[in-house]
Amino acid sequence: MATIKGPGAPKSYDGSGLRIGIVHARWNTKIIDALLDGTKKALAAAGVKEDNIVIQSVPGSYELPYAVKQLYSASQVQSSTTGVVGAAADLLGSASDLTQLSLSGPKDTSNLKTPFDAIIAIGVLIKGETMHFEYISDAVSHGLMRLQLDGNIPIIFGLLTLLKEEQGLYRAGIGGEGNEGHNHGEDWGSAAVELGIKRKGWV
Ligand code: DLZ
Repeated sequence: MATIKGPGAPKSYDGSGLRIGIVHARWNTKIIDALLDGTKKALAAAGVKEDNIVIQSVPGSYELPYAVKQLYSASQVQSSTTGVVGAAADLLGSASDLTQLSLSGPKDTSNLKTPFDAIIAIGVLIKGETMHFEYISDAVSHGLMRLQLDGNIPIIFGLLTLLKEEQGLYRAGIGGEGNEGHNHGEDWGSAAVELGIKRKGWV
């Protein structure tokens, strides 16, 4: 019987104008790598340009909230700085007598970057023999939720909290025995595009 789980029939959104950040943990790399591939595949399918995707890694999932926060802050600073440079270039460009000065010249807006429209946090936590898993799962989930509500930026929850390694392989689309499973990274990429677009206008 077909499963009823999942985000429903995919609707296509045009991600060509979006800038997306990805922060992933490196623990449980085999599963992480497959999830990252799935995420990038969905972003590309929605038209997000490779140049507009920034990927950062951290050692483990516990580091995700801090890294997401720093990445988002850095993109805001970058956009306000390049915004000033861009505005200065506009002023110089519009003053025809200044265009001969070495300071002016052609406007180069190639470095103009906007803050991220969405950030995807990816981690794989596997339960061990201690309470470590419960503490990190809880802290990271709450940390990411707090960031998206306080920072007003969609943070896509790409954290797998697994009881067994095998569960992760299926959720990364690399399971075995005739059933490779479904790569959840693809859903996260699509969710980032949908939320990134909707964030620009809900009504
Ligand atoms: C230490 C640890 C353990 C035991 N397990 C995992 C895991 O399954 N998944 C994961 O992403 N990270 C794990 N870590 C590392 C912690 O998240 C963190 O990187 C360290 O405690 C350093 O802060």
